[in-house]
Amino acid sequence: MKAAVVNAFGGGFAVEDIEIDEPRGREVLVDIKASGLCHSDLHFSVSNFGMEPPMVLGHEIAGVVAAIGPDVTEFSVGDHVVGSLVQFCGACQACLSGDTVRCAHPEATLRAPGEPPRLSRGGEPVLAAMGTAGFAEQALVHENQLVGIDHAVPFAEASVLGCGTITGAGAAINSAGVRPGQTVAVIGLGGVGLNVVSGARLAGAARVIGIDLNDEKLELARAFGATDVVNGRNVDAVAAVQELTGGGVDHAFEVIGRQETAMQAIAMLGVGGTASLIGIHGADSKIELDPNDFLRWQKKVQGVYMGHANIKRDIPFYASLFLQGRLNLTDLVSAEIALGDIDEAYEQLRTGRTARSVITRF
Ligand code: PAD
Ligand code: ZN
Repeated sequence: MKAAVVNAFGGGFAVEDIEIDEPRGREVLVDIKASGLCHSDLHFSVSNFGMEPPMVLGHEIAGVVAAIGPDVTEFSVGDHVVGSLVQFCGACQACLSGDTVRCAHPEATLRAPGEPPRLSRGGEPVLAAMGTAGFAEQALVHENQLVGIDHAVPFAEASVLGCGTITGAGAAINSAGVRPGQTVAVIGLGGVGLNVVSGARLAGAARVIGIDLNDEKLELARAFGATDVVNGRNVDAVAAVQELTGGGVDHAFEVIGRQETAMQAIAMLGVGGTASLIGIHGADSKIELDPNDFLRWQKKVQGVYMGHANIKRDIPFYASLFLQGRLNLTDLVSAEIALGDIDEAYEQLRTGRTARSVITRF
């Protein structure tokens, strides 16, 4: 099958013919119909985050079940599914409490050492990164990482549910627990940040302030429910948010992964406000905290992993909101591209112009 392989950090994505094994145990063979280009895969392709080449990245997938392993109970051939990088065993204390993003044994979803690899090239293993390896014609995915989806949801929109939506909307709804009437600022309006805007609106926020450097993104944010927008290129974002809210927001979300914007998120909080950090930072990034700022002004800061999602609960929930016309997924899909266009699409993402490019031609 064709797959976009990362052969070296920073070397881009090369479309090659590689081999995929038969499904074993609880694995499902998925014909990929749509695969979103999250910014995280760009990070993972240029630096070592614990995954090493040769590897197939891609973790925002939607497709059709082509075959199932002998122990699969949840899916049948022909089902439409969405996949996620959240790996959980389903049996540890965290999983039993519903906190599947805190699973103690995520490796339970992968093949054991000594078993043949899921992906290979000329007899040598190729890493099926995150257990999804979605930049390919097919993927072998543990059934815990898959969720059945209504056939009415188009594949491109469905794919974004697997990361951008559960992370962004989940950050507002699950991690931050935004309440009706609260004020929210979102710094970075890409595929994930726009979903934070959606989540804040769904949670009933009175004001949702979108901040980006790109005017097109600010316009787009309004289509997701932003009530105010600020271009951080032209004005001091912290001062603008303080002025708009008369002192600062209840919740600020950083959705880029930069020291400067993470510190802005903390600085723009009002008394008792919470900063939620979502963007992935480079290894040398550090943020400075003033302890007195936290004492006197009772600020809080938290990291957000995958929107504290429970994918089996949250993905069907967001899909149903989309089908009811209450969640905008359509405007997230900036372009439908071919498997060979990944490098070019990531170059556009770096410039901040696109929300999500989604591979729909393999
Ligand atoms: P994206 O590239 O689509 O969006 C980033 C946005 O930030 C773009 O619209 C840029 O224009 C904007 N931007 C850049 N610099 C600034 C600045 N200084 N001020 C204001 N805006 C700016 O990325 P994405 O939405 O796919 O992902 C965002 C981050 O979230 C990225 O670091 C990704 O790796 C991370 C992520 N984290 C999790 C998690 O679980 N924590 C999950 C998924 C993605
Ligand atoms: Zn992602």
